[in-house]
Amino acid sequence: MFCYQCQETAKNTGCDTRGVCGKSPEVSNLQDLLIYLLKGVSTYTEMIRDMDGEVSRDVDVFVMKGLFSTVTNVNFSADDFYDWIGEALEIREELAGQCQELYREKHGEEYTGDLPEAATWTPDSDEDIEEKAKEVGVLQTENEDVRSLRELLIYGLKGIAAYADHAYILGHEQDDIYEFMQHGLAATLDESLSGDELTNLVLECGDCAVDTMALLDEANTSTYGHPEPTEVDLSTDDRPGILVSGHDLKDFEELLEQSEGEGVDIYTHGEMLPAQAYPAFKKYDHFKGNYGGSWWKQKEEFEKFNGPILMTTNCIVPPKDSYKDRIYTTGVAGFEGVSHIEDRPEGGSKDFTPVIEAAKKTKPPQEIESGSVMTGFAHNALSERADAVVEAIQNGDISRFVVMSGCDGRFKDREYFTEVAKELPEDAIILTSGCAKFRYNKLELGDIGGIPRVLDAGQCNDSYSLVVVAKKLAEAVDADDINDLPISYDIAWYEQKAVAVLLGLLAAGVKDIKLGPTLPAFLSENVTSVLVDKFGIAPTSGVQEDVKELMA
Ligand code: FS2
Ligand code: SF4
Repeated sequence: MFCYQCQETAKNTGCDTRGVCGKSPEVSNLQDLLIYLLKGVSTYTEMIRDMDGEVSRDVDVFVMKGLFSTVTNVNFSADDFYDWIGEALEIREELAGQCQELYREKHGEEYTGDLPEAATWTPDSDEDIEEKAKEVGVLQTENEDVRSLRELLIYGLKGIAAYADHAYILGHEQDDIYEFMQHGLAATLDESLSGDELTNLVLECGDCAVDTMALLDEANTSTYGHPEPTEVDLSTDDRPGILVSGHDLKDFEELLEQSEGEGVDIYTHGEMLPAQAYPAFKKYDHFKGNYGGSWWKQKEEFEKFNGPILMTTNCIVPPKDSYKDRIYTTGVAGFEGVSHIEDRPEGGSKDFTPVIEAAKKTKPPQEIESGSVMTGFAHNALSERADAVVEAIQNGDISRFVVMSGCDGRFKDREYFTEVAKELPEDAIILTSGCAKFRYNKLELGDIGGIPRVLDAGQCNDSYSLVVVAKKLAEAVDADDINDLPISYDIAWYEQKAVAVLLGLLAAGVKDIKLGPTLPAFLSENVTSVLVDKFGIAPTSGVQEDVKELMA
């Protein structure tokens, strides 16, 4: 195995014996093979579209879910990957047939041109799959810079796929997003592409990331209403509870509906905290507060929660035996030996009965905190306060906004983000989204004229809100360039959704982003230089000097 797609990769170089995340070599290789076959699938969908043929929506969705399943901490199940590899081979075969048919119609003969191996390799047995899976990983691309650009593109696509999947589940889709995912995948097989062409694709990926986050924002807000500033209770009640983690709001809604009147309470965890701010969920009396912090603390927190935990997406940490039987995965999330809630039938709902029935037999959660946190400051809520914000900027009460969105992680060097939050002067406001916020959202940082100093826009995808806010602010203060605004960026990354968000910020024209706690291992020296020269990206460094620069 070789994997270097996340920030916690071994020695900031690459995991080559077992993932720091817990991913086994077998699963890592199978994920590589699935991505390889998705590239083959995409080769055909590109050819079909070039010949004005139609690609079925099922193929679009399969490619999207396949990409999503390989994001860090989503799925650890070899069985699931064998199933998806089988499906990818079948889909690829059908597409190859469709391609030939179209070609014959157009040219009156069979297509006999070159095809990449990813479009033709076919296994005879599981052993063939196992062997091939060892060969087709990241290191197959020998040139370090080409590899870096290809992987940067693929990780951006993985992030896009995750967000597009949430939107799709809510009935919101966009053809050009599906097409770009496949275009990008196929492009990574194209040996003729120059470095500049690959770099342009990476930047296009950023545009696509912004479009996808906008689509998801539309899906979420048109279905559940605009998030409202909400004070979220951190204490627990005396009834059994179900803890919901991950990002999928549809799962959350269906679980709330099905558990009403069943004598159990629902709590949010990690990236599900922002669900607390949606008007549609507030009508449920059994919807309680938030339990615990970000994903990496789950071993202790899940133990103490006592009730079932529903993982709707990442980030799963390999569970301890003491609570493994209380974990349920759903959607593309999976872990061997853990119960899985099956997909909803067409037009129907998922059936969360097993989770609800299991909850009834458990003890209430052990309280681990008290007090509250605020969330729900997405673009609509901030627009409603735009006059007050602009006034506070103009009269000098607010000197700067510091965007500290992104991910949290388990390593100690992430205390940097807590320290920066503490060190920022009292006239600075932190704009956040994603699970990065758990590093500072429980600090007593006060407010500026009633505007809290930590404004949480929501999940990592709600970073989109911050782009909207920056654009609206530019209009309000008549700034020509987004970089002329009193906004600085200090971004924490961990997995590939953060890569998509980062590329989205670059596409939106944001310059001088600080990125930490380390720069991605998959950026080669030359690719890093391009990002530094073109966009002024810099790694986070000392707290004091960074705060100085952020405030400059
Ligand atoms: Fe946090 Fe994990 Fe949101 Fe990431 S819960 S690092 O997947 O997507 O952010
Ligand atoms: Fe290592 Fe991260 Fe890959 Fe897991 S996802 S194997 S921790 S690089």
